[in-house]
Amino acid sequence: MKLTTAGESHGKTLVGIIEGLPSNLPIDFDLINSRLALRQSGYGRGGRQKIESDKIEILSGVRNRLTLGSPLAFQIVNRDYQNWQPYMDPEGADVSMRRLTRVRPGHADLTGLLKYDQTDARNILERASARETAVRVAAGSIAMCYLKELGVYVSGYVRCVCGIVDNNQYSFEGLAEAKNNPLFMLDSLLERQAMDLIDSLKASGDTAGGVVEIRVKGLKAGFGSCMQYSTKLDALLCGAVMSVQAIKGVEIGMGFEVSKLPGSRVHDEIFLENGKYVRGSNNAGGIEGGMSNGEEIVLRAAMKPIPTLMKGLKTVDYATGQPATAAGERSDVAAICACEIIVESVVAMTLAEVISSRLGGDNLKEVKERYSRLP
Ligand code: EPS
Repeated sequence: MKLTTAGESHGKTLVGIIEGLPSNLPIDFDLINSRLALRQSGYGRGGRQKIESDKIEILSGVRNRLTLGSPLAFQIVNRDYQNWQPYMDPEGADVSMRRLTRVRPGHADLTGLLKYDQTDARNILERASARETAVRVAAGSIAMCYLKELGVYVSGYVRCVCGIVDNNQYSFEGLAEAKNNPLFMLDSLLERQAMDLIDSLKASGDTAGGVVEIRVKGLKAGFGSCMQYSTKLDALLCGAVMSVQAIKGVEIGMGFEVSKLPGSRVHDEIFLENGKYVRGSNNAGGIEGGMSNGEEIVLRAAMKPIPTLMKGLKTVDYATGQPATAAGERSDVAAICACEIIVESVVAMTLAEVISSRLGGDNLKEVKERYSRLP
């Protein structure tokens, strides 16, 4: 299974193509569209989300809500293109307008200008923009339809906003509640503090990042591999999550904490209960030796603050070489809820890829039979 994405932030449309889905997989349009709406939600989002109203339009690969086994192509139309067509139209655009040369620290602007031999960072940022993640959420939601058929579920919540950290432990079932809350946090007191902080950052033209925790329930043992570095499940998950715009750190299970404790307090002891191997704890986050071990997968990702700051950081104007204040027209103050939905989606897509590479299967019946035969 493989996803390819295309599309610019203010271009006509965003496009995704998924290859390798089995036939006869039910596609839950309500699930996909409700997750696209969740990606647009959350406290601290900016003006762009008032313009967009993301909906999936499937162009091929599905008939009467069931996959055909052919490439599944879809689009999510950019409503803002109506305002941007004069500057973005592939057949003729006024490129003297909407130029960006006061490159933003932390964005792709400067390095992209140099690498792609451009003089206008518009030609870089349009693709580097996190707008692309709408496609990944749609694809990840399709992957969730596949995982659901096998009894595998992905969920998560926001654990930290700009240093306000929730250190509580939650059951997998308890995580669903997060999506009803303004910042997808589960502790209402901490969430209130985080909202106040976002308000004050907004007032001062600043931005916030955070941490999301994603959990996977129901995945059987043995997905991924200890035989080749490139097929290790943790490597695949971390690589995929790192590919999400603004992610600067990923950890699995106890993560960086493992470096602070002796082995006796890190490794999960093994017991045989009613013929089934279980662990006394889950510090490994459900992955040992690059393979799922049957416990819940626990992954956390750290998002940096949005690099478009209304107050503008010091930079250099690429057009003149002179010191300048970085560009900033409109932006999100915090997009941590979007990040949570995106990382969930990317995890789901990666798991669907890993499962299909192990099990193969041209149709859903084959996939389910093969999965059910695993211990
Ligand atoms: C983004 C800048 C903003 C965000 C955008 C990501 O867009 P604009 O420049 O149009 O105001 O809103 O995110 C989305 C459009 C989205 O749908 O998530 C950036 O520079 O990365």
